[in-house]
Amino acid sequence: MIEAFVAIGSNLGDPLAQARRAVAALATLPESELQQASSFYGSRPMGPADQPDYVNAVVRLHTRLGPLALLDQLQRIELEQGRVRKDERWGPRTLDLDLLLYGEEHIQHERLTVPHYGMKEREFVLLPLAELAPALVLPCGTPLTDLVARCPRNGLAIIAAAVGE
Ligand code: ROI
Repeated sequence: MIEAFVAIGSNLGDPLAQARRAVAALATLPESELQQASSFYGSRPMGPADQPDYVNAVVRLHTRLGPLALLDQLQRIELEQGRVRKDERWGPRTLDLDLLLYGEEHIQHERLTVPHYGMKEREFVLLPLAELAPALVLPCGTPLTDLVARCPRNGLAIIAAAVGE
């Protein structure tokens, strides 16, 4: 089994409910086991400010799916939860599921870049990830704690306990 981390983000259509549904859907992925989910965090939008605040969380999975098969599953869940892909870059969304880490792998594929390109600067990814894996070292060799220490919190706050707690 490969250990993978997936980020959840939503800012439309009752974002906390969307995020909870996403955790429930991730718990049913084929050939995979949901290990742990972070608390749910409220976060200010990165990108255009004229959109609602986001709810973010991170989950830890063990999976036998390859990275592209896992991506297919994440995109299926996004669509099932009403995701409509718009041309606007960094616009609001009902559900975004990003594959952050897939074991120690570096992946450069037209559909997928792992580690996720923005994760090192995003407080709404780093803090929930650190909740699950405080001792994590990224595949590039950087300890997660270093990234967390230098990342502005930007108003990030826990708004609900993790699923199962
Ligand atoms: N901003 C926040 N706070 N959380 C997100 O999940 C998020 N996702 C995005 C963009 C539009 C970059 N901004 C975000 O895709």
